[in-house]
Amino acid sequence: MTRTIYVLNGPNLNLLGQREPEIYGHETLADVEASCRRLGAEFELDIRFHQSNAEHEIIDWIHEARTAASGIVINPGAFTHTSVAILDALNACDFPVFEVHITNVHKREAFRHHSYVSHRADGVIAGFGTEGYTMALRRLTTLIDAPQ
Ligand code: CA2
Repeated sequence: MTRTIYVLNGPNLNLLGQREPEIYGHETLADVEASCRRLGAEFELDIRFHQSNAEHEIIDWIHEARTAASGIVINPGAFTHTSVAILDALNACDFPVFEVHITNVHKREAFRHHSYVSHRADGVIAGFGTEGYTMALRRLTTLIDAPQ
């Protein structure tokens, strides 16, 4: 089984650490990537880290992951609440999918309470800040290393 994991980030997450630190914290997306790569090195994971503001690019990476990866960690940003297309792409994946939100979306506006991606996700982490990404990677490692 491959140890390649796709870590996918949706719209506006490139602004992390630059705007609204009271909501999203001070870490940049580059910091998040560095944490994921650090953990990846520790657990011998091949991390493919991407961010896009375009829905189709995220869908294309999910399609790529179908044959290249053993899992996906995805923070779909606002597409969480709107995108049946991302849900459909994730439904075509046969490996674990973990949904991560930096904030606790359930404590926020009502329109953030529904997630299309949660219809497919094997686990959801929300409100643990950027640490949620490495938490999801640890869980994926456990699943990859579990006796088949
Ligand atoms: O809590 C999360 O991780 C979210 O996925 C973040 C999305 C939001 O639409 C979801 O409801 C919850 C927004 C990402 C935008 O990130 C920014 C970061 C800094 C400044 C502005 C936006």
